Amino acid sequence: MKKLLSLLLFLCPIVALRAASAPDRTAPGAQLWLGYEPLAEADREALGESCSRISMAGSRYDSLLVAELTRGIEGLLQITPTVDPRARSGIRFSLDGDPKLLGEEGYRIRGGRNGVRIQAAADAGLLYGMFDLLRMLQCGEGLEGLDRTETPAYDRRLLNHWDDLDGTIERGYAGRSLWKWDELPGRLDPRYAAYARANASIGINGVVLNNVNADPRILRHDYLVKVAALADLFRRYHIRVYLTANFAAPMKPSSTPDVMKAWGGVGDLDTADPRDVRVQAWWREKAAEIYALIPDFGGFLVKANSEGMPGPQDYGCTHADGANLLARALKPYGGIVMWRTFVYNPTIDPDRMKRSYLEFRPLDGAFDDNVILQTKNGPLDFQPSEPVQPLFGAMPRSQVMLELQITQEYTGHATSLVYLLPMWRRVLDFDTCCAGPGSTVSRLTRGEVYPQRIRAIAGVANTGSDANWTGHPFAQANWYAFGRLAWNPDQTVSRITHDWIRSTWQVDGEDLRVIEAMMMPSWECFLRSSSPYGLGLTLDVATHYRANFAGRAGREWQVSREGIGTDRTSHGTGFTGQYFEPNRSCFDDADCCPSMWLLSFHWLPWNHRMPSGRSLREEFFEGLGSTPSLVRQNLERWQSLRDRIDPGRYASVLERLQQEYDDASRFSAEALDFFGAYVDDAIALP
Ligand code: GCW
Repeated sequence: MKKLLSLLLFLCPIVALRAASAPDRTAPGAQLWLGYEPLAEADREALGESCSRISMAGSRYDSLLVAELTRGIEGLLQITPTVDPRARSGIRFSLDGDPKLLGEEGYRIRGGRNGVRIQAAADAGLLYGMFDLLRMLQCGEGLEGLDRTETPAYDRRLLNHWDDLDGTIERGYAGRSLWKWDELPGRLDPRYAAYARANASIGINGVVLNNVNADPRILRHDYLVKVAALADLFRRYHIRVYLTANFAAPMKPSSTPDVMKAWGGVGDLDTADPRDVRVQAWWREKAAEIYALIPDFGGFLVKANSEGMPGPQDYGCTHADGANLLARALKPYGGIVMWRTFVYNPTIDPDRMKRSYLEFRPLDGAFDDNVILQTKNGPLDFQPSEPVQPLFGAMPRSQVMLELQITQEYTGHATSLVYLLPMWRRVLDFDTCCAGPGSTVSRLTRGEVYPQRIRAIAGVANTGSDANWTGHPFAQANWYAFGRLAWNPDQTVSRITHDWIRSTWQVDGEDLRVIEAMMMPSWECFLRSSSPYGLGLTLDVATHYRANFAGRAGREWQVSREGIGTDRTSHGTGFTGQYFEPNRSCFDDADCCPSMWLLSFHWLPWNHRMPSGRSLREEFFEGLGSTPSLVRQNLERWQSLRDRIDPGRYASVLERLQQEYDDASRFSAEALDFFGAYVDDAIALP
């Protein structure tokens, strides 16, 4: 009787968890990659016995593990597993793994005739092992003979939300913010748990809740109480909360800089000068207040002296002075500061691509050990394609992390099917050569080239209040891929892609190939017209393209009857000089420079001979005109799946592909017309 009672008590939170996620289940796409549709009968039979019992290890995630496994096994195998602490077969969790090998989050998973064993050295490893097991079941991977050890490459795998306190999302294309500030802390929307669960399933362990263009009010006590409610919930899924901090937050509203007048500061000072002891005390007190409410608070993300945001330079101080001010306040509690390097002060250099490097490199070694420099993949912004930011590798005595953009600001919002993993793969694999060959961005940011205590990676989220979370059903793949890549940047693109397709669409074989064929070339197809040879053309797909081209021409690149591009070589702006050899010489040479970035580094005559033997002009115009037909191919591929995809998601993708086709046609027509005015049909190859 006593045992029965304790089992009931133990199961109570599980019931609550299951109920909390329930409202989302029916909307098309709401289940993301966690739909758990029944497997084929033969697989169900083969796996049934191994998954019929669960024995727990007594971790803080026990209730969550049982709830998720029960949900998964009920869906996939159509049986309800029993929880039996003494089970010698079935799915067994244990906490006796080697801590040196597995760390806090790693796990070993072994499968045999008696079932599966998931072993970890700390609680979180069990959580990740469990989701890995469910993924394997969903993807039809056999469990026999399985023996795999997994540890994450990055300790902090973060989503950055550009969510404002009024519920809007900067560069969000999937509805409103998930955070309902007016309801918190009293009411916890069921989607919070569903969101946390989805993140946990792909290994994301931190979220920055608010926009880098930071409203200081998030640091006010009433908001911190709301943040704490979210942190309490997310903690159940091993997710920590972080916030963005506005540098001028300590100031009183009447003293804040003009740019912040709409918000005001939240303190009572007339300065935010990092040298001022009152400012230092304000941040210390704020940190104490935050940690009293959220003991595992992750830290601050800061955008300073960038796009009008206040920062230490307003007081004649450096980025390092500013970052260290906040870092010292957080230090006693183990918090970190992610200080963004996205700055482009025009007084630094006429070439925007050079500015961030010129500002930050001289500060190498000046940052405290709990500061990490959060750096976008490219030196300009999140263009559809741009050279890798040369700061990677150039700051050996500082910690640097990569910021990717999952939300499709420049890659077609929620209308275009653009799968970003192939781009991210290239960025991570880019060899900076800073310490000889093999000094890739991936190895650098994991601290394998220069020592780095904090190992982190961030992606700007594409989630919102839309029932399917991301607007475009295929945009879910970018969220998924980011998480999987953050866990292990060495995983192959096809592995991650296949897993997503199988677990999201429940298809295999030829159908899987069709979806893969839609996704894999989508980024490069998009580039052919929107960023030919690294010449960024998209500003905002919803605006007038022609006006956009005209606005960029002469500012970001040159176009004339003679040629096109920007000379950033050592004879031009000198940007190539920011790279290590042999990249520097290669980018300087139009014949060596990767064609994807050719016009980012070079101005070339229209009759420049390309490796194909054809002229730049021929290839450029062919590319501009090619996207509509590629989108049409995707439309036809999708239509071929009509009977195998549920009607809700089928219709939603179809509608977006049709819209994408219309957009691409308009874009192509306007681009051909705009650039066509500059060229003469009679241009001949040299
Ligand atoms: O890409 C640009 C965006 C801004 C964004 C900024 C940044 C949040 O257009 O909307 O601001 O980058 O990354 O700070």
